[in-house]
Amino acid sequence: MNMSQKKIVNLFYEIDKNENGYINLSELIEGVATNAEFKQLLKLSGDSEEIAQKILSVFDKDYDDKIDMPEFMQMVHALESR
Ligand SMILES: [Ca+2]
Ligand SMILES: [Ca+2]
Repeated sequence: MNMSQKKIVNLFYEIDKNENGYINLSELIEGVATNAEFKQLLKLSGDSEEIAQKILSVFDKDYDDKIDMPEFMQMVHALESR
């Protein structure tokens, strides 16, 4: 089941708590810990901070320590195609 573009955008804004267009590490940790939809997508168990760090190390393509919308879209598509 693939997420629609609209759902991905909505999920991004759910995790981007301060709505500045970037998901930083602390927002990512909270998202992993509390967002059921995000958790289901990740299918990873373990420490939220560890998972968040892993996501950043793989999907933060421009190394600014934040996930922006294009990076988030790539991440969702990569996770869905596993
Ligand atoms: Ca943010
Ligand atoms: Ca980035």
